[in-house]
Amino acid sequence: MPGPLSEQTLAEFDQNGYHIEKRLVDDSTVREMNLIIDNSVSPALAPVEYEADVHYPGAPSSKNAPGGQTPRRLLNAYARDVVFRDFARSAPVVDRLRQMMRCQDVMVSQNHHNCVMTKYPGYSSVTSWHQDIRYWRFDQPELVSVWLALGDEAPENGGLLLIPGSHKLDLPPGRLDAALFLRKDIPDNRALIDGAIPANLQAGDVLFFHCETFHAAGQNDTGAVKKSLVYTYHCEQNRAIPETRSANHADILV
Ligand SMILES: O=C(O)CCC(=O)C(=O)O
Repeated sequence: MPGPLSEQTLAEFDQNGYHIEKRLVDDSTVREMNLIIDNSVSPALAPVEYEADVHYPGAPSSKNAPGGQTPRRLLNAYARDVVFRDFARSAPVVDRLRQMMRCQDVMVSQNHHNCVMTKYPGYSSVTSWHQDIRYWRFDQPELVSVWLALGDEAPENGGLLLIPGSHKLDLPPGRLDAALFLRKDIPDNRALIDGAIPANLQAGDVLFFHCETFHAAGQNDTGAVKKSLVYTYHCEQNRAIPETRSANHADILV
C-alpha cells in the first residue's frame, strides 16, 4: 500500500487545489469496474442521468432525439456494487483525504457525484468552467472529490481540465453566468482559462480536487467510451445544511 502523502505533496495540494496519484488502483479492480459498468449501460440501469438531461452544449436536445438515450452519469455508484463501495472506503483513498482535509473522521456523500461518469463518442456534451460547490450546501465549502480514471483520460476524449490555484480565488458574482459557469466574454476570465492544464490520467490514476477548483471538460472525439468513478467527501464536522439537496441521503462515515 502506498505510504502517506509527503509534506511537499500536501503543500502542492493546498496551493493548486488538486493532486493526481498515479496507479492508486490495480488493473484487476479497474477491469472488474469496467465490466460492471459495461453491463449497466445497455439498457442503462436506473438511476441514470442522460446527456439530454444536462442541456450542456452538444447534448442531444431531448431523450427522443438521436443519441437521446446516451447515459451521462450512472447515479448511486456507492449502492451499485461492493467493488465501488470498497474503493470509496479504501485506506489509500481515505488516508489521503484525512491528510488533505486535516481531520480523522471523513464522510462520503451519497448526494453529490457518487456516480460513474460516462462520456460517449458522438453524443457527449461540453461541461463549461465551474466549481463543484455551486450546487452544494455545507457549513463550509471544504469538500474534496475523488475521480478514478477507468481508462485513459485526455482532452481528446473529454478528460478534465483544471485551473491550478483557482480554489483560492474570490471572484465577484459578475464573473459567473446565471448557471454559475465562468463567463467567457470577460477578458479576466479568459486569462484565467488560459492557465488551465489537462489532468491527463491513465486507468487506475486518481485525481483529488477541491470543491472550489475550477474545472471543465470537452466532448469525447475518440471512438471509445470514457468512464470514471467519482465521489465527494467532507469532514464529519462539516455538515450539509438541513433540508437541502446536500442533506437528502445520509452521508457515510468511511
Ligand atoms: O466529465 C465532464 O464533462 C465534467 C464533469 C464535471 O465536471 C462535473 O460533473 O462536475
